[in-house]
Amino acid sequence: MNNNQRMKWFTDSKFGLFIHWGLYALPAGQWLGKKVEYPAEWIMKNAKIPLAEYRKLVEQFNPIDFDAYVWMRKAKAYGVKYVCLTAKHHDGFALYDSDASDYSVMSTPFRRDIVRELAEACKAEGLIFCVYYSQMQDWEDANADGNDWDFDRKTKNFVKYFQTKVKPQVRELLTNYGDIGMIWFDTPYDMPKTLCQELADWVHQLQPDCLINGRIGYGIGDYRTMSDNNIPVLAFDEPWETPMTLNNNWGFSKVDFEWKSAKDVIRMLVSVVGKGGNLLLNMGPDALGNFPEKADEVFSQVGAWLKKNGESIYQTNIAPDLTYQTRWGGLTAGKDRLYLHILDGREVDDEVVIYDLELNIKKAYLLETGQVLETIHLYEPARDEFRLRVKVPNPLPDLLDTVIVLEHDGDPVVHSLESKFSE
Ligand code: JFZ
Repeated sequence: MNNNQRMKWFTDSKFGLFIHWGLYALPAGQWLGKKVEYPAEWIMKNAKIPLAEYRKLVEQFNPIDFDAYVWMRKAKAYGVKYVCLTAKHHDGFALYDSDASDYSVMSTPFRRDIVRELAEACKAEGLIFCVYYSQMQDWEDANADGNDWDFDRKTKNFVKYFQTKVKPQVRELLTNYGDIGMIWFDTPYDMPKTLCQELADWVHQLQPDCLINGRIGYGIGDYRTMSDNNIPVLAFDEPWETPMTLNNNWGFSKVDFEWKSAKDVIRMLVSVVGKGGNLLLNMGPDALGNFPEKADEVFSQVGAWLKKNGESIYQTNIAPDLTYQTRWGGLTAGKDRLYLHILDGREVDDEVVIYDLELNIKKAYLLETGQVLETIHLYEPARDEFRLRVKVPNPLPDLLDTVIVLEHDGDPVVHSLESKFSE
């Protein structure tokens, strides 16, 4: 398989589900009755909880409501194409049966291999299964990075941790659960390049088609991982992904109610795919194994919208940069098609106006219903300005995001601003 073929599922996907789940779902953002600085999955480090105390959560972890098939049926309905589960986050606790460490779900009353169940259900739903693995930080391991309240940094032997825990555990993940779409590494900090390369080689040797995200470090990964919650301003013509939270935490938090709305998510999805990237949006299930109600509601609304308007997201490439910001929403682009996403109806009245775009339109219509729309081209010679007006129904049929398709011939030509006054 050449590299484009390896990458294809990823660049076609556009939308993925991140799942942060682990022991931290039990304290859920609070320790000894007090709110701890977010994010909730960092509670052990942020509250400097002694390992001996945090470890007691192992005896409490019993998510009796967990049903991998329920989760993955939901994921399918959300419209995501891949799912990435925290197989081991920074706290060091593995959600799977590991010979390399008994700090895992198998030591809890639950005693079920969550990675196995999710891998199976994920594939049954036709989704790509991926795992997150914290390679550098492991707050349970004296030799790993991160825990300087239980362990003395000076006696740390990182290579020992790397050889005896990271590599064996990565081998387990890439051997025992069938095809893994990608392995998502994180917080490489100052990990030496030679070890990062050794880890990448290890992954390639175990599963050559498994992708590696950018946070393995040093540009060794298969694509760029953007900063959390950040969408680049300009298009980026290489595979990339923005990981994003739905509230202010990755792990489940009982004290975080600042959810993004479905419109917020669609706006970001449009912005991300218009710039050539993927959105990896997070879900933090609770300690019983349920998706928080509000998160489920928002994801479901996005999924229902995608069901009707998916063509404007999945089958797309980088969209042209217009001259002006689109106050009404955003633009995505398919083959010989532009999609206008009307996210803010207040800015359109009964027509959308696009300035300084020359487009040979064959047909304009509403994506959802096929209703044909009238278009008017104007050119004002004295101002050298093109205006393309597309008549839209008022009220708009979908207040979340009404999508208009402009089928066209040839490439769109954007007339960017030039100085006409400087001579
Ligand atoms: C990391 C983790 O520490 C966090 O718990 C979560 O798993 C998230 C997806 O990734 O946090 C980061 C890593 C990198 C940046 C910010 C937070 N960054 O580059 O801005």
